[in-house]
Amino acid sequence: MGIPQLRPRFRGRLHDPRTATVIGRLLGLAILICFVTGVISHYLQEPPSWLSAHLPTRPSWGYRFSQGLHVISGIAAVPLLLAKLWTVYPRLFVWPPLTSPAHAAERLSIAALVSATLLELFMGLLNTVQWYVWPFSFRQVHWALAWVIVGSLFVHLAVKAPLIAEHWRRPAVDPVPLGADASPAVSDALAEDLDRRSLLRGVTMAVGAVTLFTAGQSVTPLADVDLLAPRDPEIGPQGLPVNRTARAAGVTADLVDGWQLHVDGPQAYSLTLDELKAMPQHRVELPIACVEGWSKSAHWEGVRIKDLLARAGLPDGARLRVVSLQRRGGYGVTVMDLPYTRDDLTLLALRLNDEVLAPDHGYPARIIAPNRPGALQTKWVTKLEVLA
Ligand SMILES: Nc1nc2c(c(=O)[nH]1)N[C@H]1C(S)=C(S)[C@@H](COP(=O)(O)O)O[C@H]1N2
Ligand SMILES: [Mo]
Repeated sequence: MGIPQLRPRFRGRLHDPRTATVIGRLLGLAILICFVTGVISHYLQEPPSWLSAHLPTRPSWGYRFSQGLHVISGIAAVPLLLAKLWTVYPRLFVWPPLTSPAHAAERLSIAALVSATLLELFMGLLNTVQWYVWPFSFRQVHWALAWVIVGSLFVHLAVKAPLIAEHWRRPAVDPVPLGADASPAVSDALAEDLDRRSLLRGVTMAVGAVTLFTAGQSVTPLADVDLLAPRDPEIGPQGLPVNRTARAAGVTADLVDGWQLHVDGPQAYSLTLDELKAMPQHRVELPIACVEGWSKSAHWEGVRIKDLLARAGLPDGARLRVVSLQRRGGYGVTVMDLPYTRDDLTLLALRLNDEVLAPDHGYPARIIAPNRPGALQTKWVTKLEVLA
């Protein structure tokens, strides 16, 4: 049996269940927040049919909040995951590797949990810097991995429940009176407790730092210390960032010159920009909140979608396909479900922060709706088609 002797020896402290439990709790919380907000984001972007007629449009800043939290908790999970892996990695070398079918199932679930979580966080981080290098659909894989993580986490927690329960509370260490002779066991326990506290302090500082220095991309009061986040929500024409420029989308001056708005319905019609400007204009304050984590509130002015639909003979709103002038890339065609089309705050906006929309913000007209992922706030809108 030469192999066991090749295994590393772990003499350091803190590769213990108490440390694993303390860090695991924080990591579990971050993963839970990430999962719940991820489900919200997924359902708002691609609602299942049972939900589409009931999507909530309030609070209007809801998606900004939940997606901000998604990216914040995902970023915080990175140092927590690294600390957790460091704490438990000696367990990977336990010999013999498999003792029973139950043990095999447990190790398999841990392999799935660790690899899926590493990949998920890595993909998410690259997404926040707009680096879509994957040969597959980011969203579908991110979504599938989330369920692998939740499923294997469930198995992991069930298996470890007794150990977690045992180490949930801090072990009682008798204080050693000054000058008294402490038994080796007591001073060992005391030293371990101190070591653990320094480790946790380090992990807390790392989590605090990555959170503080990136949260400003969605949390306005922290904008000044937004040192590490890829986006400064202040930078861009009219004080708002741009993901896809008019040029990148293939929206040329020619296309814009001949622009008209076409609205479907029992009394379908088309309008020029001047005719659209002659309709009642409304002003709303709503955020753009991108899945990538940045968000920014702005003032928008334009015509209510519900007024446009009423004019087409659809006073109760309709499920819409919103079509833009865009020639290249995604998000040129989006679906808008009934609740948004009936909402007073949903506009076909012509103005942003008291100016005519910049070309990169969707001139001549863009969608802005409450509690909606930024990706669906379609720019360069030219047509509203009614879906069955
Ligand atoms: N036609 C069109 N509309 C679009 C996009 C796009 O690529 N094409 N990008 C969307 C995305 S992902 C976001 S977050 C918002 C805000 O992006 P912007 O800053 O590029 O306007 O616009 C949305 N509207
Ligand atoms: Mo976005």
